[in-house]
Amino acid sequence: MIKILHAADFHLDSAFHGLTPEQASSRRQEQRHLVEELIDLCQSQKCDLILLAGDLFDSDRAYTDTIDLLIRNFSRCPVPIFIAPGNHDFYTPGSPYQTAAWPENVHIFTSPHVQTIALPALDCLVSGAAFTTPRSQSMLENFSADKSAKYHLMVLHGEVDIPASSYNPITKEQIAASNLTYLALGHIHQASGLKKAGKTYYAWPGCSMGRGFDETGPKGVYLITIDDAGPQAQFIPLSGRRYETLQVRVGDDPLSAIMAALPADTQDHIYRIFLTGPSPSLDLNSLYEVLSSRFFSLQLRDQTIPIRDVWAHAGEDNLKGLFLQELSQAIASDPKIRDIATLAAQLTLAIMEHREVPES
Ligand SMILES: [Mn+2]
Repeated sequence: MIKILHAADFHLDSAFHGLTPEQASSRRQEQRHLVEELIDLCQSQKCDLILLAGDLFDSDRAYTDTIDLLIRNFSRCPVPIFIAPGNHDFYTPGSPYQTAAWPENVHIFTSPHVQTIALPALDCLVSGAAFTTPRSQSMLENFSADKSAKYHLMVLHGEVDIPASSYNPITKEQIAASNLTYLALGHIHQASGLKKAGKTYYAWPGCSMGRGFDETGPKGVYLITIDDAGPQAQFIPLSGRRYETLQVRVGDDPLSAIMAALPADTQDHIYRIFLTGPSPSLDLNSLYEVLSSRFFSLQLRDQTIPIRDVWAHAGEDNLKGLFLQELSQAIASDPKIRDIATLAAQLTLAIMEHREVPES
């Protein structure tokens, strides 16, 4: 059996545009803590090796603080660590991959051509390749595992089944032909689940921490356990802040509706809540006042449809007025039709005034 910790897309030292310099610096510090968490996880899960599938850094430069922290944590890690530089942190002269004094257990792939390292103690081969510019052609083309070891792993930054991609486009046919035991990918920021092509299993774990509302939900790493039955993947969330979006139909009591929709653990996370459905006019500021302390950061978006007095124009000397007058007289003579007649009035007014037709 072999246990692998597979992570990708930490994007350490991101600029965090849109935040104040202090907030951005604090978010970068949070990213660095995830590296400590990764190594803690490797030890507690007794992993045999770590595969980092690119975009460890957000660019081909990094803060010295970050390099120091990586070296400190990689040094205390008792197992081999393989890094396949990605399109953001491509390997280039002057990049931290080339200049820093990495500990001996760290192997960084430096060429776009696949290279292979043997780990005889684990009966395992680890192959990989590097982006050396921000773009790359397919790295897996014509590769086939040589089967001289029980396990043959590969770590690459790239994307599957997007033939026109400039980021190491990989086909399922190439994966099947590779005959690898497990292909550890990175680049796509949403976790893939464990996939299979031919006899080869593959996956990408997604990014290690969301950086915007296009990267919502828990983020983490894969613990890959390979025994004679084949690989199993367990997604382990890391503790970084999450971005979450939520839709709440506000009804008559917006605050209660929002409170009822909230999960318990919102305190450390960044939420955007869309308020929907028919509603009297909302006071977003007072809702924000009451709610904001429950979140690291909160945004409220009013997407409600204003409730209006549909009968306000009844009796006016125009088509709308005459129509409403007819309907209200019909209700007066037969109160049982009130609900359906009111709905008819709402829908007809929406059409006449060229508004979106409200949900009924
Ligand atoms: Mn990438």
